[in-house]
Amino acid sequence: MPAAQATSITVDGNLSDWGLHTNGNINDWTASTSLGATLKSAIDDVYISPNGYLNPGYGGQAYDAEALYSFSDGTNLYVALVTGLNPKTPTNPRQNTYGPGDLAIDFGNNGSFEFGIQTTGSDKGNIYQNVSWGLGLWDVNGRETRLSGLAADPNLPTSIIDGTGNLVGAAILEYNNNAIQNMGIYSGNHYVLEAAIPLLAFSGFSGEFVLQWTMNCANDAIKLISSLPEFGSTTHNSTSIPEPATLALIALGMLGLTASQRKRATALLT
Ligand SMILES: [Ca+2]
Ligand SMILES: [Ca+2]
Ligand SMILES: [Ca+2]
Repeated sequence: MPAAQATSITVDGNLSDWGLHTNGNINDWTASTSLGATLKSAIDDVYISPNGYLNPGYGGQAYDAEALYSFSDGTNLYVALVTGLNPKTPTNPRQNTYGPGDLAIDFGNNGSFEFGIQTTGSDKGNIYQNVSWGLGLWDVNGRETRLSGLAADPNLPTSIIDGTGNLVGAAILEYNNNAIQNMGIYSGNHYVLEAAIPLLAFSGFSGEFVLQWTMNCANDAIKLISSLPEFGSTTHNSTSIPEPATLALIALGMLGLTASQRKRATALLT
């Protein structure tokens, strides 16, 4: 199992390093504030009865997106997701089964999801820009498209359509197929996705963003809103105006930094 040590987080599919627990207590869902001011949480563990209504769809615990967390240490965006969906769940609409979608990121919170991170398959962890997204079974009014005849809701991107987008980086990502029990006050199998996404992949993008995840039917989606500073801006604070020669040296230094960080990210994956 690949694992990465970074800050206080180990990407291993175990969320104890996020301060999350499996004590059968509602506080199990509260992440540790020691992760810092960039920590964001979306906690949606409200589904109880089997085969009940989620939002927008139906489907029970398997199609329940329970909680989503993120924080950044200035190098990576760390993500934790808890869902009822086993990552091995196949997508086969004829048998009414739908597998997991990918992580979707919308910079600007304007409905265009510029980045996608593969959560399953042979390219798990790959970060793609300008992908085309699959969509779920539901229209913008929350009705099934096969009944309404309307288009699927573009605000519920599911999986990256194979072969679309440009590869811009690689996250370290674990989506563990061993169910955990006893997280929160409602029973049921829970599965954990944990990721470290290098901020270099988002070069040129900063500010507010939406992080969202759903499954291929989009029966239940979960999202949080966060923001990122312009990458590298915090390391070049200066009160004086640099001379042109100094600017050139800084530019060269940044190129070197970029190259070495790419190498390190690659090394961590091997
Ligand atoms: Ca962990
Ligand atoms: Ca649940
Ligand atoms: Ca956008």
